[in-house]
Amino acid sequence: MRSWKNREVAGGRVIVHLDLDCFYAQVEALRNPDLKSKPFGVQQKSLVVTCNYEARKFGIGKLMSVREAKEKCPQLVLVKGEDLTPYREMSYKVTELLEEFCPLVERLGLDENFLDITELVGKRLRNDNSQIRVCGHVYNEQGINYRDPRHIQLILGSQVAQEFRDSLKSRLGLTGCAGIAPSKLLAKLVSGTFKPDQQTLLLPEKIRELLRGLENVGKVPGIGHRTTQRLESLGIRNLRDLQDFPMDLLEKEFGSSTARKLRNLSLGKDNSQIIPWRPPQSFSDEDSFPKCSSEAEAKEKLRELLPNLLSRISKDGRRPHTLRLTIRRFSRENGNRRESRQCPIPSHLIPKFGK
Ligand code: TTP
Ligand code: MG
Repeated sequence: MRSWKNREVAGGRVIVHLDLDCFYAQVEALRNPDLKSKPFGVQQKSLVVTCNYEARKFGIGKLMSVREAKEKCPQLVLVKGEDLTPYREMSYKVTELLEEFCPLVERLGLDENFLDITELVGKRLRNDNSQIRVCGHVYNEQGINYRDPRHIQLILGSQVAQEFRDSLKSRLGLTGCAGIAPSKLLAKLVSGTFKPDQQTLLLPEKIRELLRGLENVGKVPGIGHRTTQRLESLGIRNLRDLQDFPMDLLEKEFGSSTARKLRNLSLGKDNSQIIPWRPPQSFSDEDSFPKCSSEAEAKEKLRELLPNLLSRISKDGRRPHTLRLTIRRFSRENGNRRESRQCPIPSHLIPKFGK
């Protein structure tokens, strides 16, 4: 641990990526603490969408079929996880808790949040008496240079990330992993290095190593499935290939703007900003309607779906004004075709909604 006085303030950003451990399973264990000591999975249809770390010791992974999971661990307990309401509710509690520390929080899915903590770190830097020590791991055990303002700034970031994780544990009973790095891209890539319930700090000198170590371009946030396929058809499998690929050929395939974006991603250059979370603009629920061929069956199904939707609208407290129904038909020739109809909710019904 070191103290410092009037250090120079470094210019870069400090971003934290937080990913909760086996999220649905943690929520289920909070609802039923008996589950905690047993290997258990959360089931949706015939899949184990996630499982606790006790079950992962048996080799059970996310999205494994129930049959395979039971083969690997016959004593596996299964909990139904088709109703997402408890996960959604906990997810918003997590984001709200993080917002108490810092306004720049961006949600990604239900169990991940990015935070830009540059300001928070800056405030601590100006506090002469602060002590400095790394919390958690440093990627590839890189040595710290206490004279480097950028290192100091990121180390303080690791302290802040630890405080986030401590709060999540003490106030919500949840554990998660954090990555601390100069950008969203790098923070996300580094956060899962040590799991569960751990955190990893990436210092600038190891960025190249982290990126070159990724075995598959598809692991990079921002490179989707189709782009991965196109890159693979050019012989580009990992980031090392992408970094070394001739720029003119990359531009020929993707056009100059996408080619530049891909090259930047391969070098870890990412200036994308945190987009703070806003309350949702709409609430929806859906079902695949496997057996539904008449109007009566459709109405029956809608009746089943509505209570959940209405309860979420009521908890939100705002009054809805529009109702939209979307039907997605699947046909082998045209794939998925969507059709929507919407209408205003009659004014005399609006006061019945919300708080
Ligand atoms: P993840 O963060 O991918 O998984 P996890 O939180 O369960 O486990 P880890 O400790 O490895 O982070 O996804 C978050 C939740 O989203 C997960 O608990 C279950 C759900 N989920 C799906 O519904 N479908 C999917 O394909 C995956 C991967 C997850
Ligand atoms: Mg997770």
